[in-house]
Amino acid sequence: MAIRQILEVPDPRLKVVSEPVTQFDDELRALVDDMFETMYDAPGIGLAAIQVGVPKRLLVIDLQPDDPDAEPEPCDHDGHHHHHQPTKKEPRVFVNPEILEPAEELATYSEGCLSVPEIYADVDRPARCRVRWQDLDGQFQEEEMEGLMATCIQHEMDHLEGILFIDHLSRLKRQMALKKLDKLRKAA
Ligand code: GNR
Ligand code: NI
Repeated sequence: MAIRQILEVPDPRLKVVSEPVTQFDDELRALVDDMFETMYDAPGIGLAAIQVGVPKRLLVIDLQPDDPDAEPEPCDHDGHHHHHQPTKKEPRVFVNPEILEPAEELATYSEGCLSVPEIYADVDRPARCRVRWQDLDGQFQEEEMEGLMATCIQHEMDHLEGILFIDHLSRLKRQMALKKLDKLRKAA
């Protein structure tokens, strides 16, 4: 297990179209383990393999990335002792995912991306979609996604085509986002 380096714009590897996974072997499992460790460390709710430099059609998602083994933090700011509800991890792996039926209805989320750090912008995407993918054993799965899951998997599947969320913005907004990132980097 290892935390891998996350590629950031303008790394040209973020623009490549990833190749289908054909081998469901231990090497694939090791890559998935590293992707989860990297995503939880970042932290983020999704990660595509190309974001760690591997051009394979593979992504991981966990919309509940909090560690369930973590000590509940006591907090007594108002004199009472509360315990934060620890949320359960929900790691999901999608190999060779495809969107079958995107809804016509759109939903807007303020998206961010570990490859475009600290930049957030509203993106419209189909509010629901039916997704078909393979699991780590190569078995085909199918499910209707909605809400944040639908947004997140579409964001991750864009990475497999070399597309970033800022590519969905107007040219002006994209330039503003990249300028802001430049400024943040120079300040750091
Ligand atoms: O951590 C992430 N948060 C997020 C928020 C709204 C929409 C999409 C995402 S995915 C992002 C992690 C990432 O960059 N995945 O590619
Ligand atoms: Ni991203």
